[in-house]
Amino acid sequence: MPLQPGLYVITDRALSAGRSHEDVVAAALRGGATAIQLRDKTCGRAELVATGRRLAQLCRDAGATFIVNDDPAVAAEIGADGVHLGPDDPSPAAARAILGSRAVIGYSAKASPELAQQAESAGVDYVVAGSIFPTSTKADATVVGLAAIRAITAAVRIPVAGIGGIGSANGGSVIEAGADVACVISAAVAAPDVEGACRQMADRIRASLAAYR
Ligand code: TZP
Ligand code: MG
Repeated sequence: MPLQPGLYVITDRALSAGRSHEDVVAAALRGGATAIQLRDKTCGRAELVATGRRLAQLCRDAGATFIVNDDPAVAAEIGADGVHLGPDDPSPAAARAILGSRAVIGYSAKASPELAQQAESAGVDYVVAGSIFPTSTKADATVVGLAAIRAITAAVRIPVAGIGGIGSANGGSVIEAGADVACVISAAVAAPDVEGACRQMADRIRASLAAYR
């Protein structure tokens, strides 16, 4: 499933209040998430693959895109739609060689139009700008503001996503600045009502996409 505009929910075990990735993702999909990323830097490879296979099925059933963070070989083993990469991960070319021409490959461009252009030239399918707003989810994140979305959308033709500190109150502003996709961790997975929180965010993002695209 190619990446669709909308709400992109990323897992985080520590923020999920004891709920499984499966429970959180199923609720996010019911709430209207259009993409899910399995991001778990705490568990071993075997557990990651087993969990990922279950999440991949949930996403197929919901018509959502399923992406695995960091590792194209794990993404291939799971049968995910694609992989999300950063500068410390295998290159986009290496990921493409493993996952094939139809895979969705994402890349973290932070606030750099140059990095985004390099990623686009390397065959990446979408880039992520951020951290757009302050966040306590990623300790080393630098806040780059909505200007990063404007600069990166001006530099590339591929879809741009915003990440960092995004929730229902500011998700629309990310779309208004030019992004097609809003990525969220804590506003989705830490919510007492994951489905309700995602529905509110997905509805607002959809309304902004209708107004600004
Ligand atoms: N990359 C930049 S900010 C961030 C990542 C993974 C964390 C986003 O988490 P939240 O809870 O949506 O602010
Ligand atoms: Mg990474």
